[in-house]
Amino acid sequence: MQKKNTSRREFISATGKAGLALGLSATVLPSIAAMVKNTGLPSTSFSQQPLPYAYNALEAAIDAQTMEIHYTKHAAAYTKNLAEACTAEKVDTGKMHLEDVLAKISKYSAKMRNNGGGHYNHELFWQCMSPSSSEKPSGKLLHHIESSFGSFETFKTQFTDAGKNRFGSGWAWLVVNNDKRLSIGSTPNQDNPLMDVSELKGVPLLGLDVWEHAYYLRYQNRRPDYINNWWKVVNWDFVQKRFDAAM
Ligand code: MN3
Repeated sequence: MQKKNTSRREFISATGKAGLALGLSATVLPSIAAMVKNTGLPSTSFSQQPLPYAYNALEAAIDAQTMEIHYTKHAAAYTKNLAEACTAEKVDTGKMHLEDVLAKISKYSAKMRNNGGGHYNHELFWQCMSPSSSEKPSGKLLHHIESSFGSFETFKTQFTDAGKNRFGSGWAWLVVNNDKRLSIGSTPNQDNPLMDVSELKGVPLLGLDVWEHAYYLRYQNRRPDYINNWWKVVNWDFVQKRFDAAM
């Protein structure tokens, strides 16, 4: 009898934990997907969009050859492989949003994760840069950055460190969290903060590619020099628009 009661108690305890786990996944995960939807930001197309400037437009930070190879070879390959994964895993790209696939990426293959992230991250990355950068945000975004990180210079240092210290390949991010706070972090490989598998979660406002293919021709091993120059081409108008939508 004692044993039976214990078993029942263990059973109730186990189901309680399962219920808690289900409850957590039911509230935390969809809220990220919902948050992305609630921003009203346009969904990222499954196809590669034209580069919004010439290959040599960002010479202040990135040379033309790197831009051309990065866009036409690396990024184009992610888009092509994403299309293959969508066909194989029955993702209807005419009906589903890429953001919804990323929010449930643990349900899909490694190919979907690597290439869905790769495609999304690069589409965002191109827009995060401009040949006519203001080099500094203004208005509400600047105010939020200053109140979140102390100063714009401290923010830049923390973001630069996130990129510098990402071991191997990956991305540095500025995101808006679920609680509408700004946060800096990084993700490995082609993961991003929309993914349910990511430690860093939120709506990405600004993303920096720190894979060697993004900088090696000009900078070789000097990733910090690449990042320091990259600040000269950040499109703060674009980041501001995402911030306004996400807040
Ligand atoms: Mn890249």
